[in-house]
Amino acid sequence: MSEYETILTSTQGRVGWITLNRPEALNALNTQVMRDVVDAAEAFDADQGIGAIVVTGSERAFAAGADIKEMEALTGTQMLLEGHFAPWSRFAGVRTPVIAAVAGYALGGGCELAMMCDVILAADTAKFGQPEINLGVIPGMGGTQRLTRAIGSYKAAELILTGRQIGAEEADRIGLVSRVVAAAELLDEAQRTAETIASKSLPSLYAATAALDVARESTLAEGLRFEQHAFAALFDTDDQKEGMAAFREKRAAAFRHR
Ligand code: CO8
Repeated sequence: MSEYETILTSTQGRVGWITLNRPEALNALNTQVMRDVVDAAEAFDADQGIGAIVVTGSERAFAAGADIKEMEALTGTQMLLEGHFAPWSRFAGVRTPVIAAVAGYALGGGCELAMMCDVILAADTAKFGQPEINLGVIPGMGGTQRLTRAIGSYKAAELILTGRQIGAEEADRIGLVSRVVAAAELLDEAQRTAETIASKSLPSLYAATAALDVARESTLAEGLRFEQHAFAALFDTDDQKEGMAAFREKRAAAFRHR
């Protein structure tokens, strides 16, 4: 089905798969990769037959960062005028739950891409880091902000200022990933997790990802207000009536919107 240059896409049941496919550059994120990933994610997001998306790379690299060779000659003026960063915010704004299935390197923009996802499943081979400081720059796809919110200010500062890489076990301990699995199990486990998510009612999944985004982006008071309104709005869905009736009747819910 793939009409993309730098990624492969497929569906397995209600799960949409996006596989980064630039092995010669360890899946470095150039402009074309960004366009392809954002377009594919938005296409899956618009499809009510899809209830979860998995983004993955290869055994060797989820993504080794933004493409340094493409970026090297750019000027700041060009970046600002051409809006180099902008499309990634569309990826982060996808309503459908997105799972990053990470094996090998997730460095720089690769780590930042994983952090734009809702769930991060890491193979025991995964290596995370923000090495931009070694290139004379800083993270530019959300690293200084999302990493700080994910693992706290002092842990993030040490990683961003030293460029140190960490393995899956440390990433798990400090809260950068949802779960670590054996490398050989990563894709199957991602599919299983995605299927579990995709079996739920879409309106409640969309409300949950929106509320989780607000939690990452705002104050507690704003987040609680958003949650209350989103919670109330779900009581106007037929799937809420079905979910609660199924509980009372001791049977599995047959959600309409899934
Ligand atoms: N960009 C371009 N090419 C890359 C990248 C990259 N980020 N990473 C690896 N490659 C290429 C290599 O150049 C090499 O190609 P070639 O064979 O043609 O020389 C090929 O992939 C294989 O890589 P290595 O030979 O280096 O493989 P090793 O196993 O020796 O090393 C590493 C693997 C440690 C991952 C090493 O490749 C490395 O350090 N890569 C760079 C990591 C890095 O610094 N990433 C941060 C990039 S900056 C960034 O992400 C900023 C994000 C914000 C951008 C905002 C958008 C505009």
